[in-house]
Amino acid sequence: IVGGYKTLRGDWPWQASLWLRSQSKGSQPLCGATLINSCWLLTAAHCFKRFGTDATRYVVKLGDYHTEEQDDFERVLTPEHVEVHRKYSSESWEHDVALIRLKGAEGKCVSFNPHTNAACLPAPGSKWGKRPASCVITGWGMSGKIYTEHPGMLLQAWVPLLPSWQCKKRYGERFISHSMLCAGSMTSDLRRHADSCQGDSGGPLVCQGEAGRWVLTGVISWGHGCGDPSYPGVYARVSRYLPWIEQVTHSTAPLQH
Ligand code: 4AZ
Repeated sequence: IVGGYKTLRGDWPWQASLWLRSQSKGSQPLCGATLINSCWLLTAAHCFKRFGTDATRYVVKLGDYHTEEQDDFERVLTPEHVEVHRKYSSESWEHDVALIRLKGAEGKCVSFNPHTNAACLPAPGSKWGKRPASCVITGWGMSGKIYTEHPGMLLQAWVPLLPSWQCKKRYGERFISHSMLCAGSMTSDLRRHADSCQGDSGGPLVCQGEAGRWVLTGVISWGHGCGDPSYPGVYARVSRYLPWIEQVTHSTAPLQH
C-alpha cells in the first residue's frame, strides 16, 4: 500500500495472506487474500501463476498484523484446494480471481474472533450508483515510491472508485473490461497518493455499504506502477463473480450476511 496508514490490530479481520511454503528458508509472502466465509478465501488468479495451483505448496495466514513478528491471534493454515477462474487470462488480466478452500468441515474451517472474520459479499444486483464511493484497500505490499519498503504491519488507504470511462482514458478502452473496476484519486498531489502495490494483489478493496457494513467490492489486481495519479489501480469487480463464487463454494446459504 502506497500513501497509506498503519492499521490497528483487528481493524480488518478478513485480511489474509498467501505464502509459498518453503522448508529451507521459511515461507515466502506472495499475495493478499480475503476471508469470505469460514472455509473460503477470495484472492487473485495471478497469485498462482508462478508456482501453480497445488494447494499443498501454500500456507494461508489469518489474524495477522505484523509479518515479521508472532502475533497473538495469528493462525497459519494449509489450503485444501485452489480454484483459479477458468477464463483468467495472464495477458489481459481478465478474470483475475481465485478461490482458496481451507481444510475442515463445510462452514467449520476457522472459528471467528475479533481478529478473524469474513467480509460481506455484495448483494446480488447491487450498484454503487453514480456517486463515487470511498473505499479502503489493505495489505502488506510495497509502501515506497520506488517499491522497496516493506512496512511489516498491515497498512490501509482510502481510495475513491473511479468511473470506468476515466480509467479507460488512461489505460485504453480495450484494457479495462466490465469485470474490472478502477480506484484511486486522480489529483496531482504526489505526496500522498494512495494506491495498492506489488504484494497487495489478491487482497481486498472494501466499500462501506448501507448500515455501515464493509462489502468486498474489489480484488487487488494490477496497475501501471503504484501511486502514479495518471494510472489508477485496477481491481477485479467482485459483483461480477457472485455466481462463480456460489458455484465453486457450493454454498446453498445466501453468501451475503
Ligand atoms: C502488483 O504488482 C501490483 N497500483 C498490484 C497493484 C497495482 C500495481 C501492481 C496497482 O501486484
